Amino acid sequence: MDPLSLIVLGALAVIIAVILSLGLRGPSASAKAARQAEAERRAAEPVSTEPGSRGEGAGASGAGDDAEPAAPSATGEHLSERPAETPTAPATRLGRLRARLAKSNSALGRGLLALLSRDTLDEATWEEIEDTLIMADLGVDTAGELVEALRERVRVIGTRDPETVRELLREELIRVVDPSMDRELAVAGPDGEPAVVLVVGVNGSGKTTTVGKIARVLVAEDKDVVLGAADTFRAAASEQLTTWGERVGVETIRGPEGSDPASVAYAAVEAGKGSGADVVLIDTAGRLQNKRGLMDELGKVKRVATRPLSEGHRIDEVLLVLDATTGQNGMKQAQVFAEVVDITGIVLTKLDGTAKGGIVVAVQRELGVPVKLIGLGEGADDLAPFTAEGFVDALLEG
Ligand SMILES: Nc1nc2c(ncn2[C@@H]2O[C@H](COP(=O)(O)OP(=O)(O)O)[C@@H](O)[C@H]2O)c(=O)[nH]1
Ligand SMILES: [Mg+2]
Repeated sequence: MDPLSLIVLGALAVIIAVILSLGLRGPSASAKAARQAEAERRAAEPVSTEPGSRGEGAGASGAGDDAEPAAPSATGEHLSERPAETPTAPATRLGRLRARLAKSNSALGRGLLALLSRDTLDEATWEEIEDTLIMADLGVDTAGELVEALRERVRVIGTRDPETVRELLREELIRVVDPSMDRELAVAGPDGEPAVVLVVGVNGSGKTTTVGKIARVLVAEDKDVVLGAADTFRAAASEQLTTWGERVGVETIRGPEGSDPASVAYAAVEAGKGSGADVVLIDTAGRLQNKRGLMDELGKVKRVATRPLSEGHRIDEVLLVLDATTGQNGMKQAQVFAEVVDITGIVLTKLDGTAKGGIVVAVQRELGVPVKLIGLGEGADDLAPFTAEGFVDALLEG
């Protein structure tokens, strides 16, 4: 058979296969797929994140600091008629994420292992190892400590066997990441009340995306979730959150653009309590115009949000979302937030976009708060619980 007839035959086979598969899926399946694709496209749409795009003083409803929250002006969107997506089972998700993490951080792991397998581990090589760790954003002190400890152990054991040295490096890395920290999300409220999780961080760090991803994880665990769109700064922000909610069939409480974030948070908690939800996730705006303004806004959200709940039930979890690619800059922002509000956990996003996994250690040490979750992509299931062992193994797998 000549090449031309082969090509024609091949093309025919492909066309037949496509027709067959369309026929098998039927119209409803393809409609659902189209809706899903559209939802995905909308959720992935980049949003403008420049701070201060609203004139100061706009949204005056937030002015009175401890004013009673306005009657819930928020509008819940009930979308139960719409088919919601089912999140990937956690096991599958973790496997995929581990592979991605290993890939993104391979530079660090490979670099360290290559240095450690050199014929001579002289002064210069140890310095290179230390530099590699510093370049991975581990922090100068931590890098120094780690190299000191590793050097001592290699000397005592007196072995240069690559497997042994690799295991020593693994143990020392796990030690600095600190496996003893409690990384459970506080998503169990007291009897009959939802747990309230407040998500804070600068614009563009990935707060809204993270709230959406956490909602999916919770829904997959059979929890009832309500979202609060307390980033009322731009209408697009609540749109974006609502889209995430729709995808997993979760209600989003929102207010008009420029309305008081605290009253939206209040309305979300009230709705969550009313419907017997397990968790209320509150997304916030991250304007860093000045520390005072941020403190006032987040402080008020914190105080007002829990008013529908029983006496003494405070916000259960305050998650600081930090973009791992911002390095030292991100660390400074983290410090400002930590001064303004009591952070109980860190979500490190965009670890897929950097080989500098050491930031995990640096930020934990700086704030004294555990990294609880890591973001590894823009996809809906690209969020993983953080464990010291899992993270270090991913670093060294590359
Ligand atoms: N690569 C990557 N992108 C992310 C991750 N998390 C969020 N993003 C993207 O970062 C951008 C800002 O996210 P968004 O949630 O709107 O940030 P917010 O302003 O803090 O609410 C969006 O384009 C997200 O898709 C992540 O873990 N990896
Ligand atoms: Mg946002």
